Amino acid sequence: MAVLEQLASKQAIELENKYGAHNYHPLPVVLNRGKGVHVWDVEGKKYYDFLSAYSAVNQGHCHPKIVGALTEQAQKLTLTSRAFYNDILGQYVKFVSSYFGYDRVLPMNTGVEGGETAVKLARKWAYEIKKVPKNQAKVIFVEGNFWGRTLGAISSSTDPSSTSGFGPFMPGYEIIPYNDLELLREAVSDSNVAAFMVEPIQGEAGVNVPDEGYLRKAYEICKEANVLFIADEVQTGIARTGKLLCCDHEGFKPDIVVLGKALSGGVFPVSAVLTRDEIMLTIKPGEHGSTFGGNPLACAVATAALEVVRDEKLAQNADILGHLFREKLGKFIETCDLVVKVRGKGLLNAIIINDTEDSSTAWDICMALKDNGLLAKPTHGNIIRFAPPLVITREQLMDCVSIIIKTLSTFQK
Ligand code: IF1
Repeated sequence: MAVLEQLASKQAIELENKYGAHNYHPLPVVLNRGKGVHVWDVEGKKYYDFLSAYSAVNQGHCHPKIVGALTEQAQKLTLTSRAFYNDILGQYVKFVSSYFGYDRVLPMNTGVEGGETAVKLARKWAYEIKKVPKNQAKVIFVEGNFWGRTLGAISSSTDPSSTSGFGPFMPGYEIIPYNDLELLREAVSDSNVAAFMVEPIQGEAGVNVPDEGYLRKAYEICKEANVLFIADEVQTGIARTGKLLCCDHEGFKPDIVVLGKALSGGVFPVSAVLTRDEIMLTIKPGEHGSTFGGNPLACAVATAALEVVRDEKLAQNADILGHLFREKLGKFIETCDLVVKVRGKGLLNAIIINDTEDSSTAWDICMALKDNGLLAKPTHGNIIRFAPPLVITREQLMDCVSIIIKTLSTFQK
Protein backbone atom coordinates (compact mmCIF):
# COMPACT_ATOMS: atom_id res chain seq x y z
CA MET A 1 0.00 0.00 0.00
CA ALA A 2 2.83 2.44 -1.00
CA VAL A 3 0.43 5.25 -1.93
CA LEU A 4 -2.05 4.77 0.88
CA GLU A 5 -0.32 5.42 4.17
CA GLN A 6 -1.62 5.19 7.73
CA LEU A 7 -3.87 8.25 7.95
CA ALA A 8 -5.27 9.75 11.10
CA SER A 9 -9.05 10.02 11.09
CA LYS A 10 -9.08 13.76 10.64
CA GLN A 11 -6.76 13.66 7.60
CA ALA A 12 -8.77 10.84 5.95
CA ILE A 13 -12.01 12.78 6.38
CA GLU A 14 -10.47 15.99 5.04
CA LEU A 15 -9.13 14.22 1.94
CA GLU A 16 -12.54 12.69 1.19
CA ASN A 17 -14.24 16.07 1.65
CA LYS A 18 -11.71 17.85 -0.53
CA TYR A 19 -11.40 15.40 -3.43
CA GLY A 20 -14.50 13.16 -3.28
CA ALA A 21 -18.13 13.65 -4.29
CA HIS A 22 -20.32 14.64 -1.37
CA ASN A 23 -22.93 11.96 -2.00
CA TYR A 24 -22.87 10.55 1.52
CA HIS A 25 -22.92 11.86 5.09
CA PRO A 26 -20.95 9.20 6.98
CA LEU A 27 -20.66 8.93 10.74
CA PRO A 28 -17.28 10.54 11.65
CA VAL A 29 -15.35 7.26 12.12
CA VAL A 30 -12.49 6.10 9.86
CA LEU A 31 -12.17 2.33 9.68
CA ASN A 32 -9.10 0.43 8.54
CA ARG A 33 -9.67 -3.19 9.65
CA GLY A 34 -12.51 -5.67 9.94
CA LYS A 35 -12.75 -9.22 11.33
CA GLY A 36 -15.98 -11.09 12.07
CA VAL A 37 -18.41 -8.81 13.90
CA HIS A 38 -15.70 -6.22 14.65
CA VAL A 39 -14.16 -3.25 12.84
CA TRP A 40 -11.34 -0.98 14.05
CA ASP A 41 -10.71 2.71 13.38
CA VAL A 42 -7.33 4.18 12.46
CA GLU A 43 -6.73 5.09 16.10
CA GLY A 44 -7.13 1.41 17.00
CA LYS A 45 -10.56 1.66 18.68
CA LYS A 46 -12.64 -1.53 18.30
CA TYR A 47 -16.35 -1.50 17.41
CA TYR A 48 -19.19 -3.94 16.91
CA ASP A 49 -20.43 -3.43 13.33
CA PHE A 50 -24.24 -3.23 13.59
CA LEU A 51 -24.76 -2.19 9.98
CA SER A 52 -22.80 -4.93 8.15
CA ALA A 53 -22.44 -2.60 5.14
CA TYR A 54 -26.24 -2.64 4.78
CA SER A 55 -26.37 -6.45 5.06
CA ALA A 56 -23.49 -7.19 2.66
CA VAL A 57 -21.20 -8.62 5.38
CA ASN A 58 -23.54 -11.31 6.74
CA GLN A 59 -20.63 -13.78 6.92
CA GLY A 60 -18.53 -11.38 9.02
CA HIS A 61 -15.72 -9.09 7.89
CA CYS A 62 -12.85 -10.71 5.94
CA HIS A 63 -14.11 -14.28 6.39
CA PRO A 64 -11.00 -16.45 5.81
CA LYS A 65 -12.78 -18.93 3.52
CA ILE A 66 -14.15 -16.15 1.27
CA VAL A 67 -10.92 -14.12 1.24
CA GLY A 68 -9.07 -17.38 0.55
CA ALA A 69 -11.28 -18.05 -2.49
CA LEU A 70 -10.68 -14.48 -3.69
CA THR A 71 -6.88 -14.64 -3.38
CA GLU A 72 -6.65 -18.14 -4.88
CA GLN A 73 -8.73 -17.28 -7.97
CA ALA A 74 -7.07 -13.87 -8.31
CA GLN A 75 -3.76 -15.64 -9.02
CA LYS A 76 -5.33 -17.69 -11.83
CA LEU A 77 -7.96 -15.77 -13.84
CA THR A 78 -10.07 -12.76 -12.83
CA LEU A 79 -11.99 -11.71 -15.94
CA THR A 80 -12.52 -13.17 -19.44
CA SER A 81 -15.71 -11.21 -20.37
CA ARG A 82 -18.52 -13.38 -21.75
CA ALA A 83 -16.96 -13.26 -25.22
CA PHE A 84 -15.32 -16.55 -24.22
CA TYR A 85 -16.12 -19.41 -21.83
CA ASN A 86 -14.14 -20.08 -18.65
CA ASP A 87 -13.93 -23.07 -16.32
CA ILE A 88 -15.67 -21.40 -13.36
CA LEU A 89 -18.98 -19.89 -14.56
CA GLY A 90 -20.63 -23.19 -15.54
CA GLN A 91 -19.94 -24.74 -12.13
CA TYR A 92 -21.13 -21.56 -10.42
CA VAL A 93 -24.48 -21.25 -12.22
CA LYS A 94 -25.17 -24.95 -11.53
CA PHE A 95 -24.26 -24.52 -7.85
CA VAL A 96 -26.34 -21.34 -7.36
CA SER A 97 -29.38 -22.61 -9.30
CA SER A 98 -29.61 -25.76 -7.17
CA TYR A 99 -28.66 -23.89 -3.95
CA PHE A 100 -31.80 -21.72 -4.30
CA GLY A 101 -33.93 -24.19 -6.29
CA TYR A 102 -34.33 -22.35 -9.60
CA ASP A 103 -33.69 -23.43 -13.20
CA ARG A 104 -31.23 -20.70 -14.09
CA VAL A 105 -29.27 -17.65 -12.90
CA LEU A 106 -28.21 -14.49 -14.75
CA PRO A 107 -25.05 -13.12 -13.05
CA MET A 108 -24.57 -9.36 -12.62
CA ASN A 109 -22.52 -7.18 -10.24
CA THR A 110 -24.55 -4.72 -8.17
CA GLY A 111 -27.97 -5.12 -6.63
CA VAL A 112 -29.48 -2.45 -8.84
CA GLU A 113 -28.19 -4.20 -11.96
CA GLY A 114 -30.00 -7.26 -10.64
CA GLY A 115 -33.20 -5.23 -10.27
CA GLU A 116 -32.86 -3.75 -13.77
CA THR A 117 -32.30 -7.27 -15.13
CA ALA A 118 -35.42 -8.55 -13.35
CA VAL A 119 -37.57 -5.74 -14.79
CA LYS A 120 -36.17 -6.36 -18.29
CA LEU A 121 -36.88 -10.12 -17.97
CA ALA A 122 -40.44 -9.41 -16.80
CA ARG A 123 -41.07 -7.05 -19.72
CA LYS A 124 -39.59 -9.53 -22.25
CA TRP A 125 -41.73 -12.32 -20.78
CA ALA A 126 -44.82 -10.09 -20.96
CA TYR A 127 -44.31 -9.36 -24.67
CA GLU A 128 -43.24 -12.85 -25.74
CA ILE A 129 -45.30 -15.12 -23.46
CA LYS A 130 -48.21 -13.07 -22.03
CA LYS A 131 -48.58 -11.24 -25.37
CA VAL A 132 -48.78 -7.73 -23.87
CA PRO A 133 -48.78 -5.19 -26.74
CA LYS A 134 -45.34 -3.73 -27.59
CA ASN A 135 -44.06 -1.08 -25.13
CA GLN A 136 -47.26 -1.35 -23.03
CA ALA A 137 -45.85 -3.57 -20.26
CA LYS A 138 -46.33 -2.25 -16.71
CA VAL A 139 -44.50 -3.11 -13.47
CA ILE A 140 -46.13 -2.50 -10.07
CA PHE A 141 -43.99 -1.25 -7.17
CA VAL A 142 -44.93 -0.20 -3.63
CA GLU A 143 -44.52 3.07 -1.79
CA GLY A 144 -41.27 3.23 0.19
CA ASN A 145 -39.45 0.84 -2.12
CA PHE A 146 -35.69 1.09 -2.59
CA TRP A 147 -33.79 -0.98 -5.12
CA GLY A 148 -30.89 1.29 -6.08
CA ARG A 149 -29.77 4.54 -7.65
CA THR A 150 -30.08 4.08 -11.45
CA LEU A 151 -32.70 6.04 -13.37
CA GLY A 152 -34.70 2.82 -13.77
CA ALA A 153 -34.66 2.29 -10.02
CA ILE A 154 -35.40 5.83 -8.83
CA SER A 155 -38.28 6.02 -11.34
CA SER A 156 -40.23 3.77 -8.93
CA SER A 157 -39.14 5.69 -5.80
CA THR A 158 -41.50 7.71 -3.60
CA ASP A 159 -38.55 9.27 -1.72
CA PRO A 160 -37.71 12.81 -2.84
CA SER A 161 -34.07 12.37 -1.73
CA SER A 162 -33.81 9.63 -4.40
CA THR A 163 -35.76 11.41 -7.15
CA SER A 164 -35.61 15.21 -6.95
CA GLY A 165 -33.47 16.74 -9.66
CA PHE A 166 -33.07 13.51 -11.64
CA GLY A 167 -36.17 13.50 -13.93
CA PRO A 168 -37.60 12.64 -16.38
CA PHE A 169 -38.40 9.11 -15.28
CA MET A 170 -39.05 5.63 -16.73
CA PRO A 171 -42.60 5.11 -18.02
CA GLY A 172 -44.62 1.93 -17.37
CA TYR A 173 -44.37 1.94 -13.59
CA GLU A 174 -47.30 2.04 -11.16
CA ILE A 175 -46.96 2.65 -7.41
CA ILE A 176 -49.38 1.21 -4.84
CA PRO A 177 -49.21 1.17 -1.02
CA TYR A 178 -47.09 -1.53 0.69
CA ASN A 179 -48.95 -4.22 2.62
CA ASP A 180 -52.28 -3.60 0.81
CA LEU A 181 -53.63 -6.68 -0.95
CA GLU A 182 -56.86 -5.16 -2.27
CA LEU A 183 -55.03 -2.39 -4.14
CA LEU A 184 -52.58 -4.97 -5.48
CA ARG A 185 -55.49 -7.13 -6.72
CA GLU A 186 -56.93 -4.07 -8.47
CA ALA A 187 -53.57 -3.06 -10.00
CA VAL A 188 -52.72 -6.51 -11.43
CA SER A 189 -56.17 -6.83 -13.03
CA ASP A 190 -54.79 -4.63 -15.84
CA SER A 191 -53.84 -7.13 -18.57
CA ASN A 192 -50.73 -5.11 -19.44
CA VAL A 193 -49.10 -5.74 -16.06
CA ALA A 194 -45.95 -7.86 -16.40
CA ALA A 195 -44.81 -8.03 -12.78
CA PHE A 196 -45.06 -6.92 -9.16
CA MET A 197 -41.65 -6.15 -7.63
CA VAL A 198 -41.35 -5.87 -3.85
CA GLU A 199 -38.90 -6.15 -0.93
CA PRO A 200 -40.15 -8.84 1.51
CA ILE A 201 -39.15 -6.38 4.27
CA GLN A 202 -38.46 -2.76 3.30
CA GLY A 203 -34.92 -2.05 4.46
CA GLU A 204 -34.28 1.58 3.64
CA ALA A 205 -37.84 2.61 4.48
CA GLY A 206 -37.02 1.64 8.07
CA VAL A 207 -37.27 -2.17 8.32
CA ASN A 208 -40.97 -2.18 7.43
CA VAL A 209 -42.26 -5.70 8.12
CA PRO A 210 -45.56 -6.39 6.29
CA ASP A 211 -48.46 -8.30 7.89
CA GLU A 212 -47.98 -12.05 8.33
CA GLY A 213 -49.17 -13.69 5.10
CA TYR A 214 -49.01 -10.54 2.96
CA LEU A 215 -46.22 -11.84 0.76
CA ARG A 216 -47.80 -15.24 0.13
CA LYS A 217 -51.24 -13.74 -0.58
CA ALA A 218 -49.62 -11.17 -2.89
CA TYR A 219 -47.89 -14.02 -4.72
CA GLU A 220 -51.21 -15.87 -5.10
CA ILE A 221 -52.95 -12.72 -6.38
CA CYS A 222 -50.19 -12.30 -8.96
CA LYS A 223 -50.41 -15.95 -9.97
CA GLU A 224 -54.18 -15.70 -10.53
CA ALA A 225 -53.61 -12.61 -12.70
CA ASN A 226 -50.72 -14.15 -14.69
CA VAL A 227 -48.35 -11.48 -13.27
CA LEU A 228 -44.78 -12.31 -12.21
CA PHE A 229 -43.84 -11.87 -8.54
CA ILE A 230 -40.32 -10.41 -8.29
CA ALA A 231 -38.74 -10.57 -4.80
CA ASP A 232 -35.99 -8.03 -4.23
CA GLU A 233 -33.97 -10.03 -1.67
CA VAL A 234 -30.82 -7.95 -2.08
CA GLN A 235 -30.97 -6.88 1.56
CA THR A 236 -33.28 -9.51 3.12
CA GLY A 237 -31.76 -12.54 1.38
CA ILE A 238 -28.74 -14.72 2.19
CA ALA A 239 -29.99 -15.69 5.69
CA ARG A 240 -30.39 -12.12 7.03
CA THR A 241 -34.00 -12.58 8.29
CA GLY A 242 -33.52 -16.09 9.71
CA LYS A 243 -34.26 -18.04 6.50
CA LEU A 244 -32.15 -18.40 3.35
CA LEU A 245 -34.62 -16.06 1.60
CA CYS A 246 -37.11 -13.88 3.47
CA CYS A 247 -39.92 -15.26 1.30
CA ASP A 248 -39.11 -18.73 2.72
CA HIS A 249 -40.87 -17.62 5.94
CA GLU A 250 -44.14 -17.80 3.97
CA GLY A 251 -43.37 -20.98 2.07
CA PHE A 252 -43.63 -19.85 -1.56
CA LYS A 253 -41.10 -19.44 -4.37
CA PRO A 254 -41.12 -16.03 -6.12
CA ASP A 255 -41.10 -16.19 -9.94
CA ILE A 256 -37.93 -14.08 -9.98
CA VAL A 257 -35.46 -13.46 -7.12
CA VAL A 258 -32.87 -10.67 -7.07
CA LEU A 259 -29.78 -11.23 -4.88
CA GLY A 260 -26.78 -9.02 -4.13
CA LYS A 261 -24.76 -7.74 -1.14
CA ALA A 262 -24.03 -10.81 1.04
CA LEU A 263 -24.04 -13.06 -2.05
CA SER A 264 -20.31 -12.23 -1.93
CA GLY A 265 -19.97 -11.68 1.83
CA GLY A 266 -19.03 -8.07 1.10
CA VAL A 267 -15.74 -9.12 -0.52
CA PHE A 268 -16.63 -8.29 -4.16
CA PRO A 269 -19.66 -6.83 -6.04
CA VAL A 270 -21.76 -9.85 -6.99
CA SER A 271 -25.47 -9.96 -7.82
CA ALA A 272 -27.72 -12.53 -9.42
CA VAL A 273 -31.20 -12.99 -10.85
CA LEU A 274 -32.80 -16.42 -10.39
CA THR A 275 -35.82 -17.67 -12.33
CA ARG A 276 -37.28 -20.53 -14.36
CA ASP A 277 -36.48 -21.45 -17.98
CA GLU A 278 -39.69 -19.96 -19.47
CA ILE A 279 -38.75 -16.48 -18.20
CA MET A 280 -34.94 -16.59 -18.39
CA LEU A 281 -34.80 -17.87 -21.97
CA THR A 282 -36.80 -14.91 -23.32
CA ILE A 283 -33.45 -13.03 -23.30
CA LYS A 284 -31.41 -14.18 -26.29
CA PRO A 285 -27.61 -13.94 -26.86
CA GLY A 286 -26.45 -10.34 -27.09
CA GLU A 287 -29.63 -8.86 -25.57
CA HIS A 288 -28.35 -8.26 -22.02
CA GLY A 289 -25.13 -8.53 -19.98
CA SER A 290 -22.24 -6.61 -18.45
CA THR A 291 -18.44 -6.58 -18.67
CA PHE A 292 -17.93 -8.09 -15.22
CA GLY A 293 -21.15 -10.11 -14.97
CA GLY A 294 -20.30 -13.68 -13.93
CA ASN A 295 -16.54 -13.14 -13.88
CA PRO A 296 -14.45 -16.04 -12.48
CA LEU A 297 -13.36 -14.03 -9.43
CA ALA A 298 -16.98 -13.16 -8.53
CA CYS A 299 -18.06 -16.77 -9.01
CA ALA A 300 -15.28 -18.13 -6.77
CA VAL A 301 -16.06 -15.58 -4.05
CA ALA A 302 -19.85 -16.09 -4.18
CA THR A 303 -19.49 -19.88 -4.08
CA ALA A 304 -17.41 -19.63 -0.90
CA ALA A 305 -19.79 -17.04 0.58
CA LEU A 306 -22.80 -19.32 0.06
CA GLU A 307 -20.93 -22.34 1.46
CA VAL A 308 -20.20 -20.33 4.62
CA VAL A 309 -23.91 -19.47 5.02
CA ARG A 310 -24.79 -23.18 4.72
CA ASP A 311 -21.93 -24.70 6.73
CA GLU A 312 -22.03 -22.18 9.59
CA LYS A 313 -25.88 -22.35 9.76
CA LEU A 314 -26.14 -18.55 9.62
CA ALA A 315 -29.90 -18.50 8.96
CA GLN A 316 -30.56 -20.54 12.10
CA ASN A 317 -28.26 -18.28 14.12
CA ALA A 318 -29.98 -15.16 12.78
CA ASP A 319 -33.40 -16.60 13.67
CA ILE A 320 -32.49 -17.52 17.25
CA LEU A 321 -30.48 -14.38 18.06
CA GLY A 322 -33.01 -12.14 16.30
CA HIS A 323 -35.75 -13.34 18.66
CA LEU A 324 -33.42 -12.78 21.63
CA PHE A 325 -32.56 -9.25 20.42
CA ARG A 326 -36.20 -8.20 20.00
CA GLU A 327 -37.17 -9.83 23.32
CA LYS A 328 -34.46 -8.00 25.31
CA LEU A 329 -34.98 -4.63 23.62
CA GLY A 330 -38.77 -5.05 23.78
CA LYS A 331 -38.56 -5.49 27.55
CA PHE A 332 -36.37 -2.38 27.91
CA ILE A 333 -38.70 -0.30 25.71
CA GLU A 334 -41.59 -0.95 28.12
CA THR A 335 -39.77 1.32 30.56
CA CYS A 336 -38.33 3.79 28.03
CA ASP A 337 -40.50 6.45 26.38
CA LEU A 338 -37.62 7.49 24.09
CA VAL A 339 -38.15 4.39 21.93
CA VAL A 340 -41.58 3.64 20.50
CA LYS A 341 -40.96 0.19 19.03
CA VAL A 342 -38.46 -2.47 17.98
CA ARG A 343 -39.30 -4.38 14.79
CA GLY A 344 -37.70 -6.80 12.38
CA LYS A 345 -37.11 -10.43 11.50
CA GLY A 346 -33.96 -12.45 12.12
CA LEU A 347 -31.03 -10.06 12.49
CA LEU A 348 -32.61 -7.28 10.41
CA ASN A 349 -34.09 -5.04 13.09
CA ALA A 350 -34.71 -1.36 13.84
CA ILE A 351 -35.87 0.85 16.69
CA ILE A 352 -38.28 3.75 16.16
CA ILE A 353 -37.25 6.81 18.17
CA ASN A 354 -40.04 8.84 19.75
CA ASP A 355 -39.17 12.05 17.92
CA THR A 356 -39.90 13.80 14.61
CA GLU A 357 -38.31 12.53 11.38
CA ASP A 358 -36.22 15.69 11.08
CA SER A 359 -34.94 15.61 14.67
CA SER A 360 -31.27 14.84 15.26
CA THR A 361 -32.04 12.42 18.10
CA ALA A 362 -31.44 9.23 16.11
CA TRP A 363 -28.16 10.63 14.77
CA ASP A 364 -27.12 11.75 18.28
CA ILE A 365 -27.89 8.25 19.62
CA CYS A 366 -25.72 6.71 16.87
CA MET A 367 -22.89 9.08 17.77
CA ALA A 368 -23.19 7.99 21.41
CA LEU A 369 -23.32 4.32 20.36
CA LYS A 370 -20.11 4.93 18.41
CA ASP A 371 -18.43 6.31 21.55
CA ASN A 372 -19.64 3.20 23.38
CA GLY A 373 -18.12 0.88 20.74
CA LEU A 374 -21.06 0.02 18.48
CA LEU A 375 -21.60 1.34 14.92
CA ALA A 376 -25.12 1.85 13.58
CA LYS A 377 -26.75 4.51 11.44
CA PRO A 378 -30.26 5.96 11.18
CA THR A 379 -32.25 5.08 8.06
CA HIS A 380 -35.07 7.61 7.78
CA GLY A 381 -34.78 10.36 10.37
CA ASN A 382 -35.98 8.70 13.55
CA ILE A 383 -35.33 5.01 12.78
CA ILE A 384 -32.07 3.24 13.67
CA ARG A 385 -31.35 -0.03 11.85
CA PHE A 386 -29.51 -2.80 13.75
CA ALA A 387 -28.03 -5.46 11.47
CA PRO A 388 -24.89 -7.18 12.79
CA PRO A 389 -23.03 -9.89 10.84
CA LEU A 390 -24.90 -13.20 11.20
CA VAL A 391 -21.79 -14.85 12.69
CA ILE A 392 -22.41 -12.94 15.94
CA THR A 393 -22.45 -15.15 19.05
CA ARG A 394 -25.09 -15.05 21.80
CA GLU A 395 -22.50 -13.58 24.17
CA GLN A 396 -21.55 -10.82 21.71
CA LEU A 397 -25.23 -10.06 21.03
CA MET A 398 -25.95 -9.72 24.75
CA ASP A 399 -22.91 -7.43 25.06
CA CYS A 400 -24.37 -5.27 22.25
CA VAL A 401 -27.83 -5.26 23.83
CA SER A 402 -26.31 -3.86 27.03
CA ILE A 403 -24.37 -1.21 25.05
CA ILE A 404 -27.58 -0.17 23.25
CA ILE A 405 -29.63 -0.09 26.48
CA LYS A 406 -26.91 1.79 28.37
CA THR A 407 -26.70 4.35 25.55
CA LEU A 408 -30.46 4.81 25.16
CA SER A 409 -30.79 5.24 28.92
CA THR A 410 -28.51 8.30 28.80
CA PHE A 411 -31.02 9.91 26.39
CA GLN A 412 -33.97 9.21 28.68
CA LYS A 413 -35.58 12.49 29.64
C1 IF1 B 1 -26.92 3.52 -1.15
C2 IF1 B 1 -30.13 2.23 1.19
C3 IF1 B 1 -29.94 0.00 2.14
C4 IF1 B 1 -31.22 -2.50 -1.47
C5 IF1 B 1 -32.27 -3.30 -1.98
C6 IF1 B 1 -31.37 -3.19 -4.16
C7 IF1 B 1 -30.31 -2.40 -3.71
C8 IF1 B 1 -30.22 -2.04 -2.35
C9 IF1 B 1 -33.37 -3.80 -1.06
C10 IF1 B 1 -29.27 -1.94 -4.72
C11 IF1 B 1 -29.09 -1.22 -1.89
C12 IF1 B 1 -27.87 0.07 -0.35
C13 IF1 B 1 -27.50 1.13 -1.35
C14 IF1 B 1 -26.72 2.14 -0.58
C15 IF1 B 1 -27.20 2.07 0.86
C16 IF1 B 1 -27.98 0.80 0.97
C17 IF1 B 1 -29.37 0.98 1.41
F1 IF1 B 1 -30.03 2.88 2.33
F2 IF1 B 1 -29.67 2.90 0.18
F3 IF1 B 1 -31.38 1.87 0.94
F4 IF1 B 1 -29.34 -1.08 2.31
F5 IF1 B 1 -31.11 0.14 2.67
N1 IF1 B 1 -32.33 -3.61 -3.31
N2 IF1 B 1 -29.05 -0.71 -0.73
O1 IF1 B 1 -31.18 -2.18 -0.13
O2 IF1 B 1 -28.06 -2.61 -4.50
O3 IF1 B 1 -26.90 -1.44 -6.37
O4 IF1 B 1 -26.43 -0.76 -4.02
O5 IF1 B 1 -25.67 -3.01 -4.86
O6 IF1 B 1 -27.23 3.64 -2.35
O7 IF1 B 1 -26.78 4.48 -0.38
P1 IF1 B 1 -26.70 -1.91 -4.97
